[in-house]
Amino acid sequence: MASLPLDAIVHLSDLHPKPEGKTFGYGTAGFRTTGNILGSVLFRVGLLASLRSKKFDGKTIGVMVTASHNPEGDNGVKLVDPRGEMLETSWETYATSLANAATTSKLVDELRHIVAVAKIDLSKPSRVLYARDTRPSGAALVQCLEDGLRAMGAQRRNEGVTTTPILHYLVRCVNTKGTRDEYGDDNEEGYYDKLSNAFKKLMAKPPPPLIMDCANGVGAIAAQKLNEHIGSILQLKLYNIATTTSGVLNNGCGADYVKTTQRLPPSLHGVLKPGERGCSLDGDADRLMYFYLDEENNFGMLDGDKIAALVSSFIVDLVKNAGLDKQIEVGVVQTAYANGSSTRYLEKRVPVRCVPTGVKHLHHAAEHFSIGVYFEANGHGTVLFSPSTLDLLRTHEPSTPAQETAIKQLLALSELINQTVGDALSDMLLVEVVLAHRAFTAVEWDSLYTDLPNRLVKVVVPSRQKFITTDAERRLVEPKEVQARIDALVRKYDGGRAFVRPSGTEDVVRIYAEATLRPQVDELASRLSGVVYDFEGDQSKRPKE
Ligand code: G16
Repeated sequence: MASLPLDAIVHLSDLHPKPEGKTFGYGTAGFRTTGNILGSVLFRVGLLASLRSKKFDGKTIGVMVTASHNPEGDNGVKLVDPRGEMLETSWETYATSLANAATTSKLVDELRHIVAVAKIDLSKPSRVLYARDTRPSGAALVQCLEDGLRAMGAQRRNEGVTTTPILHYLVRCVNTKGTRDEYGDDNEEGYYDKLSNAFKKLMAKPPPPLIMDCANGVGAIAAQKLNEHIGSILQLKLYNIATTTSGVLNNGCGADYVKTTQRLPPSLHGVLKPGERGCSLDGDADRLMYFYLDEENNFGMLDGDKIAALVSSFIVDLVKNAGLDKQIEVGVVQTAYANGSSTRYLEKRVPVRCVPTGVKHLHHAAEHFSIGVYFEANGHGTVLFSPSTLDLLRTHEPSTPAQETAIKQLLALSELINQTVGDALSDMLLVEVVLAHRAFTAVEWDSLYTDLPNRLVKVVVPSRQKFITTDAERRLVEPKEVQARIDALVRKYDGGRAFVRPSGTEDVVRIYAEATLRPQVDELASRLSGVVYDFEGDQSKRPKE
């Protein structure tokens, strides 16, 4: 019977002690906090990733070192399961208990516990593939991770600096190589080839160039490479590409900036001209926001909800054109942040489900449909084709040329769209395909429905754990008095809807509000912030009245 390599674990663990008094939580997208206190977490994630791989008989597990949309000083880490999906939630508990073991001897106890409870055969091999984004703290954190992998004797594959979706793609490719589910070549070139080949099949003529805000993150590097593959059809004009300049990542730019401020990044003023469309990625290129200036120079934002509306209606039409609408059910998954107008628009066309925030929740819900479209309003999402749908599309005999074309297009979409996780670059190509097929301008896309005025704000709190939600995060169970005050306030506003939930990636509580009129929603959001500040806010950060 193989046992844990305790000498190596103890020796290397002592080099990465846990910071005293700090509790780590595996949140919406893994561990996330200031980059300089994460060393012990990375070491322990290395141990856990190795165990997870052994659990799957040596299949490759992914580890991504990123804090995505967070400020540059933050960092984080998340594990990726063999099919390229987020770590199974039951293992998040193990991740948390390892990260919080106060000493090396407690860490060893926790490891033994996991091995016993999860029934891990330690004689199996372990293989881990990892990468990081461009954050300054990333390189040192990768070394901590490597110590964890070394301690367990795992086979390591370092993919260097790349986007989160590419890391997910690679994990799936490695694990499906040589099987009938082979996903693609397990290298970055394979990723660009797969996307660009599908894009070329779907695009008839070149659209106008697209302005892309790369958030000064790793997406800039990937978008440059993608440009080399698709430039003959779609030219990407890249901005905010300063990946080595200190302090600029996600700062005044990027998808989160656009979504929360509902404004054009200042660096694009004078760049984006009336009548043009542009888009923003986030710091690790897994979120996408589109925007435009109309002929009167008004800014219009096209968020994840608008992407879901555009894409799902296109896919529904293709399925009908293929003559397969009886066999293939297209559905959409959203979260509480979805604009009420988007939900009403979608519900008239497809089944819609609402789940808690976090790609891990949306992804699993989307798998219940034949073709599941999921997008968070913040621009994080993808479209999943179930295995049986892919089989049907590959084997169905079309009765007309129109059906044959629709089937080919659906199959090309399944290649174009990253099947493992939300992917800003893949989603951008998808949007461009639909706009081209529909012959839509950004203004026409935006007019599919009119957003209810909405506001998303965050309040810094010392202890976000005090906020506990229910009903897909639409209501607070605790603190009860806060929910009672939300209810009382919302009743006062025409078309009012609001909720408060703790972030799983930042030390803040998020407040979402919508109402029929813009001034009202601003007032509602500000009064709700006051409620949270009264209860638990960091008073030093309270905005001046
Ligand atoms: C991550 C998750 C998203 C989530 C976002 C914000 O995005 O992957 O699903 O919407 O965090 O989560 P929260 O409101 O809990 O902070 P990213 O782009 O930062 O990885």
